[in-house]
Amino acid sequence: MPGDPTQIAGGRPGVRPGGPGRHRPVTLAGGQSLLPRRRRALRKDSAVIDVRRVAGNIGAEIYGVDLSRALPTETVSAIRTALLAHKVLFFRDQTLDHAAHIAFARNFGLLTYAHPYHKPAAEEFPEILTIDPRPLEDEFGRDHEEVYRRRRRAHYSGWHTDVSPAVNPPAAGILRAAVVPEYGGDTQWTNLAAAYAGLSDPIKSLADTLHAEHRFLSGFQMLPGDPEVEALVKMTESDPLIAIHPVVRVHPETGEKVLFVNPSSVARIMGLTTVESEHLLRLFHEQLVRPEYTVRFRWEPGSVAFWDNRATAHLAAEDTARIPARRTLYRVTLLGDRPKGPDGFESELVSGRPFAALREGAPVR
Ligand SMILES: O=C(O)CCC(=O)C(=O)O
Ligand SMILES: [Fe+2]
Repeated sequence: MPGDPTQIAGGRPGVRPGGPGRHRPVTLAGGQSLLPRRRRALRKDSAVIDVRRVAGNIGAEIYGVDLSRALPTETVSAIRTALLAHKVLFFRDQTLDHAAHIAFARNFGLLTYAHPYHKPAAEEFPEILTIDPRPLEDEFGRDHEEVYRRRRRAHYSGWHTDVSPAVNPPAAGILRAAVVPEYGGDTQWTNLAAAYAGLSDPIKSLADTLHAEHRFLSGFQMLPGDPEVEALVKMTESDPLIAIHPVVRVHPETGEKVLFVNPSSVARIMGLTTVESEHLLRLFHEQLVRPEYTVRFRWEPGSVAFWDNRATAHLAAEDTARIPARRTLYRVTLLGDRPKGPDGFESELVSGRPFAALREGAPVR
């Protein structure tokens, strides 16, 4: 039955119920393939990956690699190069479990614990964060449709860069889909280097000199007195995480300038009046959510998205409350460094602990 959540949840990871994946080669009678010879020649786990851009400023789909296998150095470095160039990479039909997900991520650096405020998916996998509204509902009695309605008061307020209130925000996130609805629940990413490049020169020059305070929930438009909001605020205030970051970050690997404001967590620009700060943040936020800098990803079971959290923001789906189906994804997070601005400013910790690596140096399996 279309829309039946049990039908979707029952699918083997990596296999889309109801038919072949969208990108399977089309084979003509007699075995002749419609794919160009170069693509047909690709073998899984070859050093060559097949990179197909999907939007003008951001995003590429990667084929020809099985992420559940140990990867040759050349493949890892090709993925890293593609990530730096395209900011978010999408893989289809993968078969990662928690251990393989962690092992894949470890090719690219050290991992952090799942999240400063949320429990991991399982005790033996402290790196794995579950993305699913149900655990939050259990914790806070959350009516997530109501939460989304309130968030929409600012159209950009669901956009975020992961955990920017940490003084060393994650370098990257790798999200895999376990159970996804047949329709809806897409995720969008935006390229913050392209957003910076799209500003006029006088505004770029001003932004280059600014620093901003990041703290959890500061960008959300929430109603005071609401029990769920109070529970969230209590949770973050019990162990506040606050950092000052440059508004423009120089990317540590590409050298690009990145508009590093996080619509969900940037509280104010330092040294400005409240009105000046609000107007400038609004300008920056509206800039980074312009559609031309974004890409939108349609999840299938087994899909994986890998984003550079130093150069992107993303928007979690907000239409899932309307969909009578489960949506469960798992994320691992790569340890990041302290951002630096074009003026040499290095991010400052105001409150909380920096992220630390888990299982440093030790292979996961
Ligand atoms: O649920 C989504 O689409 C994205 C979740 C998210 O923000 C994350 O994994 O960091
Ligand atoms: Fe996120």
